[in-house]
Amino acid sequence: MTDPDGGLRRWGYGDHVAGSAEAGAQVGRVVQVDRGECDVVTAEGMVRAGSDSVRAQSEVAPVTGDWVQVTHQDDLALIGRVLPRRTALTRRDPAERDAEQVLAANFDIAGIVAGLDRPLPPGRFERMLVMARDSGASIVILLTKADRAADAAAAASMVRAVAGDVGVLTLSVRSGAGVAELRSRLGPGRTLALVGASGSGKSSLVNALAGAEVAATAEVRASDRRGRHTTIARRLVLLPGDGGMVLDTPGVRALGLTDAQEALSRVFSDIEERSRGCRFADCAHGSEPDCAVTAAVEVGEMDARRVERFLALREEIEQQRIREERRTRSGSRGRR
Ligand SMILES: Nc1nc2c(ncn2[C@@H]2O[C@H](COP(=O)(O)OP(=O)(O)OP(=O)(O)O)[C@@H](O)[C@H]2O)c(=O)[nH]1
Ligand SMILES: [Mg+2]
Ligand SMILES: [Zn+2]
Repeated sequence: MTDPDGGLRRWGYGDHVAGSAEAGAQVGRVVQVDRGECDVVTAEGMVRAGSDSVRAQSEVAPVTGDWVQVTHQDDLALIGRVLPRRTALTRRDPAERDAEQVLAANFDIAGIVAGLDRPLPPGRFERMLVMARDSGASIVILLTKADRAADAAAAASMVRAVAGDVGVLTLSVRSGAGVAELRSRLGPGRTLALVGASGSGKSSLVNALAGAEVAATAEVRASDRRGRHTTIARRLVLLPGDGGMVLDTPGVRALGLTDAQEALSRVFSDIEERSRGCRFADCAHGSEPDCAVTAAVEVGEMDARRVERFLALREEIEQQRIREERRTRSGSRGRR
């Protein structure tokens, strides 16, 4: 494998990029996207490249973290092909219900961020866990603001109850707790993508990992601890000392699930396992006879609310699958 520049390796350049790029093409990684233009890091340095206006609607639009081929026309740099994504965080497009929106690409770890200064509804974790599972990356739950928690250990154990085999890390950028541990999971060429509500402390974590104020942060509202949507663009930040990268994202309001049936089964593997004991293979765990899931709830071996949340997410995914199918049949593309 030839690396056009040892420098790109720090940005995660490797076999999968070299192997999927066309021979002789200039490749780069999208660091930020705004208003139809991208900042792309290439072996020749940072390039500002146009994307939207000149590209056909049907082409894959570049997102932060993408590896792309850059072409040049006169003085203009343009995004050519978006190389196949290793991982991608996808949600239902809030503007176009039946379309998918890719939030970030090619990260190794999806970090689900939640602040311990606020209540932690389990349903929100489950939803984010499904999204993160569906991305194909490994996952870590990052509980921030440990210094603000009344009982950080109790909150963490509640989260562990829904996290399954996903690791939970408690951190504070004030005391520095957990930051070194998180840093140790990164390393050269590895990317951590942060997702979570506005005000949960994602950009603060970026700064803590970078050891410098590279991202803007803002106080949450005193009344309800909600964030102010401070970060407006998804951005890939290179950490010092070849320490990998962190992909900061704006806090998202809506996290509609896409066709993520398999990810759902994995996040709710406890329910899936139980359901093997149901009489009917397609049991809806409602009023069916001989339902092993409702039986487990009745004897207190399973949380009724978790089962309800599972059924609601399953229904949401099924509805989305139907909409996507309809859309595909009508000729337009599913992924953008
Ligand atoms: N006490 C304490 N405050 C923190 C910690 N981490 C973040 N904060 C504060 O929480 C507020 C929100 O942090 P941000 O990093 O801006 O949150 P964000 O997730 O990037 O928010 P958006 O960009 O709006 O999505 C800021 O006032 C931070 O100083 C922490 O570990 N302890
Ligand atoms: Mg932010
Ligand atoms: Zn059942």
